[in-house]
Amino acid sequence: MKTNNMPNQQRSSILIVYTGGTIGMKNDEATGALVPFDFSGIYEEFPSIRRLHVDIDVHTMPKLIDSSNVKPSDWCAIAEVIRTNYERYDGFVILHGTDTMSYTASALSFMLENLTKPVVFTGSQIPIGVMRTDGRENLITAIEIAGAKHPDGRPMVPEVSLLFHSRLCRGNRTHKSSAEELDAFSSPNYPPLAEVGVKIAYNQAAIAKIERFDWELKTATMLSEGVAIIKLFPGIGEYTLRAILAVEGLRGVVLETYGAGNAPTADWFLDLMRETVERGVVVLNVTQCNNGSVEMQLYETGQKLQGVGVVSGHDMTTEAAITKLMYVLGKNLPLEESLELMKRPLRGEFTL
Ligand code: ASN
Repeated sequence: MKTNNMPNQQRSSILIVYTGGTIGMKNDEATGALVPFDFSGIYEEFPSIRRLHVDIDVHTMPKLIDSSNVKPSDWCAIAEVIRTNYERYDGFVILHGTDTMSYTASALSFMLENLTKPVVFTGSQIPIGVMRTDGRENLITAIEIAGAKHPDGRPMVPEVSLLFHSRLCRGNRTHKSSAEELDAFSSPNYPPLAEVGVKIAYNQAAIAKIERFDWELKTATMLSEGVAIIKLFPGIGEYTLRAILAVEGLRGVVLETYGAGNAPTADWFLDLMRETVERGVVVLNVTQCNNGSVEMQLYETGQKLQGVGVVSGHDMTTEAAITKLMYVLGKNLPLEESLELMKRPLRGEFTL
């Protein structure tokens, strides 16, 4: 079959980076057990991919993992694969388990500095080797998006994104919102970068604008340890909270507060927060709500938190907040400079 029969479509080269997860699972013909699928046989398994005007290579990570086992060192390994192959490919598709895909996509969005090419994360809820899989559509659509270009050759989506079901979203705005539905990811505070229907409708206004395409990609692989997520709940005890915040080496905390960034006004709580901030720990306030933004000026309960030096996380997801803390604190800058980076969006991770 002729594969490049549409003259107005430019051919792209894509590197698929396979890290594991359900998308890579297939039934072993002999035993029936789920075993990892060999994506290097992608053309034989999905012949229709030949019609996408893309040349595909596959990089399989040395150890395929369920994404619940992912660690920052795995993020560094993915970043390294992208960096070493950056000049050779027009775009990258990262096949990843869904459980922590939003964390990895958020982390990579910060770690890949000066990114000017598409990095599209995807996965599936049903193994690719199962008849009713959602992985086949997700994979093919992710490949198409990673290879999509404007008529002048610029990439259509030059940022870290996440494609799932019928939406492409900014990676660091996503959250796995369903353990069962095929439409498993949401982007609560930012519109989709593209909607996938009969056509792929790109939302140009939402896609990152790249000022310079001659920038060299840099990978920030120093990620800070000593970070924690604390979710408030009515009845959270002083001793418990004090014990968590007293942990040795603590450098940053994502505090999941109520509503628009509100927290108890009890003296013990505010004193503890003040002490923590004065110790040089960055405390970032994000909301427990499914959507909306922290606005600490709105209520006295938020104002008091602001008063003790807690920083607004605006409408960031918890996934973006914790990975941004790891990235920013990993730079080992003076505290004021770290705070300055936390207070402004670096990769469109929050709305000001
Ligand atoms: N446990 C799997 C993972 O995250 C879930 C999936 O991919 N659907 O690796």
